[in-house]
Amino acid sequence: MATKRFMTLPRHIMEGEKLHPEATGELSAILLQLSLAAKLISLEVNKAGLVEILGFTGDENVHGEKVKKLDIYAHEMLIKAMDHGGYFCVMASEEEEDIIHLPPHHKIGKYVLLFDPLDGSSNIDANISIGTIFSIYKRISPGNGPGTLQDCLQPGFQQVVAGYVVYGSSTMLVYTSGHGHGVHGFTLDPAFGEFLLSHDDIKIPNQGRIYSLNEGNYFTWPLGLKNYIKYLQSNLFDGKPYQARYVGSMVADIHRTLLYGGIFIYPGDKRNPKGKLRLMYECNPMAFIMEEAGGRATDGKKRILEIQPTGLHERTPVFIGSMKDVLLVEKYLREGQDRY
Ligand code: AHM
Ligand code: MG
Repeated sequence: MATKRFMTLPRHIMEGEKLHPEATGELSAILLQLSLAAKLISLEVNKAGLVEILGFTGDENVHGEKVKKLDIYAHEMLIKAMDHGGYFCVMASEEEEDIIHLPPHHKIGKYVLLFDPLDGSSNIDANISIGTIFSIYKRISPGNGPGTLQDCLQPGFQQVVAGYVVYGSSTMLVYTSGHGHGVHGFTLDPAFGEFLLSHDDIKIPNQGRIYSLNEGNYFTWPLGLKNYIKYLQSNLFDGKPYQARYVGSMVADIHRTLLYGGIFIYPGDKRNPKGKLRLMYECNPMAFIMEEAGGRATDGKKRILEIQPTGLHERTPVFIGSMKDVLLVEKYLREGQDRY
């Protein structure tokens, strides 16, 4: 690629496309359209403290949780931005129980879009980073008609693109198309509204000093996990104690893990053996990104990307981050033999 200075997202995508003469340009168009939705959501998130949009709507989402207006805004914005390009045959959102069909008068395409419109939204009132997560697959159902639930329930290794947008001290879009193409991060310049390449070909360190999980749940953890955390707390990394960092907003915690190394964990526990985080909207896209960056993502026993999903909103425990750290927690979990 030519010089990275002033490398906007559109230019980066176009230059990447030139390397693949077989590319139809559809994925590039999808990414650009997603980045437009991200800019609009970012604007709204930045306004959150100023306008009356804050506060519960009183509705509950399919998981029985209170929904804030910004979640709905982000959900609707993504659908509006993505449903008319003729790229998708079906979509699904963490905020909607069933698959989302394209409006009848729109062209139907060969891709499938899954997204969590605004993850970590319980943090909005405290001005803490939140994010959008997206995941794209190719349709597997035959024909050119509307897509089906089966198109959405593909194992994560079938993803063709995955990414997230973090609305933090600045807004960043990070994505990968897998297969050695690398993980790339773009920072939104608010002055002229363009994403600029700021983190080219991100690689996660092989081992890190930071562990990230909700220690409030300690007494319900599996024994192996308790022992692993005890090991970290009583040992040094590079001569210094390990550090605990937990935002409680997955996109922010994963973003830090990707850049600095270490491990992010949302385990299954006594109360919730499958944990909290959703396979299709949260764990699969993050696992696709993490593996592409040289890291590892498992449910404690097997690769997240190899889990055959059975439901749109299913949850999975997740251990994700630097290769060595994830391998080590897996060893502790094996030794703990599913005991509590
Ligand atoms: P959400 O999809 O309802 O926003 O919940 C997901 C969030 C993640 O961003 C975060 O990692 C996790 O919930 C934190 O959960 P907890 O408060 O149990 O630690
Ligand atoms: Mg979420």
